[in-house]
Formats: sequence, C-alpha cells, structure tokens
Amino acid sequence: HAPTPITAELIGAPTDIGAGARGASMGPEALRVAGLQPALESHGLRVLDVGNLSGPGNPWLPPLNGYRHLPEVVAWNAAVCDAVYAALGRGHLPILLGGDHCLGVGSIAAVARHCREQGRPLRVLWLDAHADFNTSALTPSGNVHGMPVACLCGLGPAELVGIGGHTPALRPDQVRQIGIRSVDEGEKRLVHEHGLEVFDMRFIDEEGMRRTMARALEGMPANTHLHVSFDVDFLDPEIAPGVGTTVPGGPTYREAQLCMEMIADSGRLGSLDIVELNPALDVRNKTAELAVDLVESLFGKSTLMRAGR
Ligand code: B3U
Ligand code: MN
Ligand code: MN
Repeated sequence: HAPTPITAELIGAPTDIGAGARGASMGPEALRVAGLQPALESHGLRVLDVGNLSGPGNPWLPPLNGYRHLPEVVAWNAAVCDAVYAALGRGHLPILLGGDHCLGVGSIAAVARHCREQGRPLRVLWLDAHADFNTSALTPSGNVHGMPVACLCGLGPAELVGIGGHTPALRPDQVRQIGIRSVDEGEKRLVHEHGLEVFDMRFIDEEGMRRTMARALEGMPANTHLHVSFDVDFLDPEIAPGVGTTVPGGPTYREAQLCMEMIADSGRLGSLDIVELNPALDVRNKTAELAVDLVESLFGKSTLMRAGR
C-alpha cells in the first residue's frame, strides 16, 4: 500500500518581540501569500494551517538587565513550545512561521523534549548569518534574537532556558551552524569555549556547499530527528533583502538550493523554523517567494529524477 503522507502543520507566530527592527511580525502572512501551503502540497505533503498563535504586543523598550522585552519573549516562546510539542505528538511535522529568531528557543526546546521522550537522537542545523550565541553580558543590543542558541545550550535566563522542561535543551555537539558571517567579539569566544561546530562563509568559500553539507549531515543514526532553523538572513541580501539584519556575502541562490536539496536527500527532516522574514523591508514579497522556493527544495523538489533517491 502507499506510504502515509507526511502532514506538515503550519504554526504562525506573528511577533518581532526579539528583533532589532519592527516587521517580522508580518512574516507568517507573507509566507502564506507567497503560496507556502500549495507549494508543499505539490510535493505530496498534507498541510494543516493551524493559524496564528497570539501573544503580547511589542512595547519597544530599551534593554533591562541586558534583555529587551524578556517577559514578552518568554510568553511567545511558551506558546510556540506548546504548539510545536502538540504538533509532534500528533505525528505531524511542525513548520514554525516566524516571527523573529528568539522563537527558536521554544520551537527547539519542544523538539528536544519530544526526542528525549521518544529516545531519538536530535540534530539541529542552524542556517544563519549570525551565531545567535550572545548572553545578557555580551549582547551589543539586548535583542533576544541574538541569543537563542546560547539559551538552548543552557546559557541565559532561567525562564527561557527551562522552557521545555529540561535544562539544557541541547548539547552544543547536537548543533551545526551554516552560513555564519557576523559574530560579536565576546560571542566569538563563547562559541569557541562551547565547541560549537560552525561552517562559516570562509569554510563554504573554500570547501564549497557540497562538502559543507556533507560534513554538517554526517554521522546521523537512521532514527535521527533533524531540525532545520532557517533564518532567512542566511541568504545573500542581494537575493533576500526582506530581513531585519542583512549581512553581505551570504550563500547564492544556487548554493542555498544545494543546501536544501542535500537536507532533503538525508531523509531525516522532522521539523522546521522559517524566521526573520521582514515584509516591511522586502521588495514585492520576493524574499518570501524565495523562502517558499527553497522550502520546496527542502521537501524534495528537484529538477530530475535522480539515481538512488
Ligand atoms: N549579534 C547581534 C546581531 C544579530 C544577531 N541576530 C540577528 N542580529 N538577527 C546581536 O544583536 O546579538
Ligand atoms: Mn538568527
Ligand atoms: Mn540572522
């Protein structure tokens, strides 16, 4: 009989609570307008759009003790964590539509909890221009979207670090970062101290995206749950201007496609975040359309039938 199709669950989190620019709150609707659901359905997935979560508005305040909007960030992440955990419990593949990247804490804490309960190994691919490994002492901005990886590894405020019920949610050796090209001075030292595996733009320039992804995906047992946290500022701003913090010198269209295709070929994808899309800074929704195009590749769109796939 035919295999049961994967059911993807689209979960909108319309907030810019952790960001340094307003507008990521419009991300979920821009992805819907760009046709995310029919694009996924065209690759054989069932898609359930459960609509948007709700949470506090953005008070747009300066940092307090090194964090901007910490109580609101915690409220949004609690909602995301519950929704992602519930989707996984239904056997669905959650796709978080951000929203800024602070939401990666709730999303990945939920995935880590699910994997712990199922006894499955977890790997997280962090596609980003930034390492997002700041702490309240190191951050130049107080924006929590610069801190989610540190929070997941146990470095951060207790309310966030413990949101999935287990501290830390992740060990650094479960994470692979790809596309990194902007890391703050103190953050660099912390990344090194914690032994994060970072495939930065220099690595991609020297080794190519093919070898980069082969390395990032190696050593995953068959039952591994692979989570992809896709910060749209991973992409070069020439092709993806609709993000809050552009950093020049990112992956090209072709490199990004290959990255997504090789993740699809791994056959391990279990959950996804699409974050930091900022329609207020976009040009005719083209960054949202590009994100949808790349997510199609992540779910197995390819130009040809390929041997052994
Ligand atoms: N590292 C800087 C900038 C930044 C991090 N993530 C984004 N921007 N999107 C910071 O504020 O922590
Ligand atoms: Mn990020
Ligand atoms: Mn980023």
